[in-house]
Amino acid sequence: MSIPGFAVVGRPNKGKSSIVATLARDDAVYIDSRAGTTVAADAYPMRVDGETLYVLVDTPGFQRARAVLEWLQAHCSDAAGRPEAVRAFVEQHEDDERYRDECQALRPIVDGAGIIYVVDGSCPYGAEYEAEMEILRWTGRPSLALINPIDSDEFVDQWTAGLGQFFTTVRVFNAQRAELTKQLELLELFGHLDPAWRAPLERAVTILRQDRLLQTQAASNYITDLIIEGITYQVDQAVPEGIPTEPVQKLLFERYKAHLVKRERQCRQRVEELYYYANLKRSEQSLALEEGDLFNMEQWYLWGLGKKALLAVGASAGAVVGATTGMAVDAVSGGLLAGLGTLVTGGGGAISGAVGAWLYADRIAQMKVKGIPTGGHRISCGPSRNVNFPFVLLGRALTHQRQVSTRTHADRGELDLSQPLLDWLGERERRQLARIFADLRSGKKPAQGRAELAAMVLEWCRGKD
Ligand SMILES: Nc1nc2c(ncn2[C@@H]2O[C@H](COP(=O)(O)OP(=O)(O)OP(=O)(O)O)[C@@H](O)[C@H]2O)c(=O)[nH]1
Ligand SMILES: [Mg+2]
Repeated sequence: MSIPGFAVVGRPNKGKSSIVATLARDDAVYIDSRAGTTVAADAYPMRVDGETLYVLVDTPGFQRARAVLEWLQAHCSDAAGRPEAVRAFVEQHEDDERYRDECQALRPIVDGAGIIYVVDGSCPYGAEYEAEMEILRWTGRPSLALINPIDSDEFVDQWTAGLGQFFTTVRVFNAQRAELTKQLELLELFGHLDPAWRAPLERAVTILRQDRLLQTQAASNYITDLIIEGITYQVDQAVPEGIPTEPVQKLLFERYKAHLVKRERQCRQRVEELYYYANLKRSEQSLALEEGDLFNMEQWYLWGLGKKALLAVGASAGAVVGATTGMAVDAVSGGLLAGLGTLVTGGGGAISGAVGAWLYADRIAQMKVKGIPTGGHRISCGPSRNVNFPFVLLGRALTHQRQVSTRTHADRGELDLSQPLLDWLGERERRQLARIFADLRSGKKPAQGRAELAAMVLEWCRGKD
């Protein structure tokens, strides 16, 4: 079975490389705002599990199409000879500097690739594009045209009419934002254009759909594991008799914190890898900035668990604890809620910096100092009994997963993680989560708690898929 290949061609700076990056899921494809970035044809295979489903060929933009068309017209007398004429042109001009870009773009096509012709829907249609479209028609290869609305869709109608004269299939396709369904639709279209590719492209669509399910499943497992660890993680340390415990407590809290921060970063990396992002480097900076803030409650507020959400989370957790164990909300969570109340009303009540973090340390990660029979103490830090903490972790993880799973590999901007957390969560789900977290915290039915949490996280990770 031959592997379908598509050459992505058009004028410079129309988003050809962006389309290649999106369709090949490859964030290593070079994209730049300057025209003439791509100077040689480059093949990018779309692989899943080591199997190449199809190949995208990125090409330089056409610069001298009119001259090429004149040559072709002078060297071909009838329509049947046109594909051969194009081949002859490429073969005779491959070393000719003047036609380097045209030869680079046409070579994969004369060698059997299909054509994806790209134009920019924010620039007007013009007859000057017709020479290159005519050349592409001469190749006789299956083709479709994509209108990429780079800055706007102002001229999409014009383009649709103009392109329709040269291509049977014309679609609007936003290189940076095309959803998976839109990408799969292109593959299906190509399957209809060339009978030889129908089977491999149907197979590609099936595999890519399955792959998306697996990605979602794996991402939700990573996130579930992280939340459970956030709820149950503990570090401890024996301290010999006579040694002051306070420095060790501080040290343990640092260790506790560092571990969970690392686990959160690890979870994000794994999720990014799942969705084939190897170069989300620019986002790392923004991740690094907030990493230290995971334990700074003031930041939780800034990070989107707003006053209402924080209090509502606390209150429903309290209600659940009260209802399921028959206990009243204990003094610590009462104090915590009161503390958060003043914290989030801002200004005077806000606690910041190291002192604040330390003050709250023991409310985030329960500190215990116990005597041990051989003398000295065992100091433990964690597990967290802060009812908001798992909500913050979950909100952050889901925001990240959503951003990663819905972006394309052409989008080189930073991940925008500064969004309200869990603001879409309904009251029923909030209570359900609070109950699951309370059970996990108390060690009750851990397997059932995990399964319930995993099912909810999976549903959220799935989103619109
Ligand atoms: N906003 C937006 N920008 C886009 C889109 N597609 C491409 N761009 C931007 O347009 C510029 C050119 O994109 P490329 O993909 O490098 O274009 P190209 O056609 O490969 O350009 P050359 O290789 O120079 O011929 C880059 O700055 C892209 O980020 C899009 O769908 N939306
Ligand atoms: Mg390019």
